[in-house]
Amino acid sequence: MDINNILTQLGITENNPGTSTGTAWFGSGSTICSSSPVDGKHIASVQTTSTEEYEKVLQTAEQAFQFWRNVPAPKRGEVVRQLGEALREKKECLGALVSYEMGKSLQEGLGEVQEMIDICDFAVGLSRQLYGLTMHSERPGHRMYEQWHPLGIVGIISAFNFPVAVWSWNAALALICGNVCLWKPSSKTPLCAVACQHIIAEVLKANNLPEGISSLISGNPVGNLINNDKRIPLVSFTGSTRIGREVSSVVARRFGKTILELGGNNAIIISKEADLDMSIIGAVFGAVGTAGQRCTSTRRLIIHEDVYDNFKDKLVKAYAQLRIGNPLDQRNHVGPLIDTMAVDMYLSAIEKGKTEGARFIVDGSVLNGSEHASGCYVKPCIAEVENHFEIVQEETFAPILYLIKYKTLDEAVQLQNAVPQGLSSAIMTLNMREAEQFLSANGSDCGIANVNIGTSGAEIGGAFGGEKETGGGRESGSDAWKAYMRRQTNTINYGTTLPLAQGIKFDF
Ligand code: UN1
Repeated sequence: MDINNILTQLGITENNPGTSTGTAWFGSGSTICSSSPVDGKHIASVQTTSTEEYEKVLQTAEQAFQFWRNVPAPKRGEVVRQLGEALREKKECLGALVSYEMGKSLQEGLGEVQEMIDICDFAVGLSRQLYGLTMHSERPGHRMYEQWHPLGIVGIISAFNFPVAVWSWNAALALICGNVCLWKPSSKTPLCAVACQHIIAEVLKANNLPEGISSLISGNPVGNLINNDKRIPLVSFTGSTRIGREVSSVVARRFGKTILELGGNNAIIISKEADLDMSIIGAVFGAVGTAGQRCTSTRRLIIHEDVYDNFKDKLVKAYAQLRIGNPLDQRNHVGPLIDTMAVDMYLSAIEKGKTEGARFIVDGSVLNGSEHASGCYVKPCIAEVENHFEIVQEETFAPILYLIKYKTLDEAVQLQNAVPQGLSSAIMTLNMREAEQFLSANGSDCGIANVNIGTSGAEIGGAFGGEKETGGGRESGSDAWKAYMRRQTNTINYGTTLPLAQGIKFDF
């Protein structure tokens, strides 16, 4: 793989402006240097957005909204269709950049771009289906219905672990709904964002659309301006529960809306009636895929006591076969963590686990040697724990898998739910009663509950998000689009009198 060729194809130079309203690019703030966790090498730098530039972007976006909200939704869909086409053309190089800048395997980098293409396709169809209901009025000669109108500027604050897809889940829907988008990407993956902005800017330009329909700003200080900015009616935030709590309260204080996609602490219940060979694939991919840095990563396995030892052996054998190294080499299963700070958090989680009584059956460690010179490669590890341990209750963004034993399904479900987070969950069982109980109102309390697949790798067609400390937001499929619009109830009187609702008499 020739990274320089990839960067050129994506419009990335040595020093990139990190602010854009479309074709206009600027950036005079401090510089973010992006280096790859794959080999530790400097890739390129991005100049952050100054406060004045932020103001300019906001004004351009506000003007663009006046125009874009009047473009018919199916025509907006046509623009998003072209974005999907442009992403198809760039899939290989954008997927490779994701892999190199973020560190996930090339397969997963390509998968992430595929999710972008999929959401564009979904949004195109949706652009003709922004349906409102009609209701029967209690008054004669009256008609009631509801309409969905765009909100305005949608602020998208995304995380490093899905450096391109999270933007697209939000942007594709927000755009067909008639909003304009303002994106503040993670400062750990700024180049992926610059690449996406180039791709969408070309599409918008080819359609002679005004500046400001899709804007990019860079740097955490200006990112924080979004939360307090009354001109941004919706903030979609993906990141930690700690920061999400802050975003949520700041935006709520000004009565703005939020979509929050925060931490997960996802478990798979392995029943004694599970297909164990199939379960191993779901569990191992869930735990080590993206080096355990998905919010849907499998962090806990709740295993029936009758199959516990057998499953544990299978896990240990599978972990022994994992190849850890350059994620662009397709023979490797596990790439690096995002940076050495993440490595420190992995190490301190292991230490904390040990002090609480965790028994490691596969030990963790930091890898060194020439192939692992960036210092970001860690060994996926497995520990036997109790669910109530503090470390088990927390989300550590690293490949640490916790094993917990259960006797009855009620107990397993109770354990699965007994964490502060509520994103994704799964049960492996061939027993229909168990599966249905898990999916019932007495079952999993998560936004996502699966049977015989793992916790990660959700498709875009369903609504994505979770409960409790995961924040309650929903993105992507189903009717998640409604969060990007405002509902208006309309009552029309086509009669010759003005009867009041509830039969109230008011004569004079
Ligand atoms: C995330 O980790 O922020 O379900 C999102 C999955 C992916 C999305 C993960 N489709 O694993």
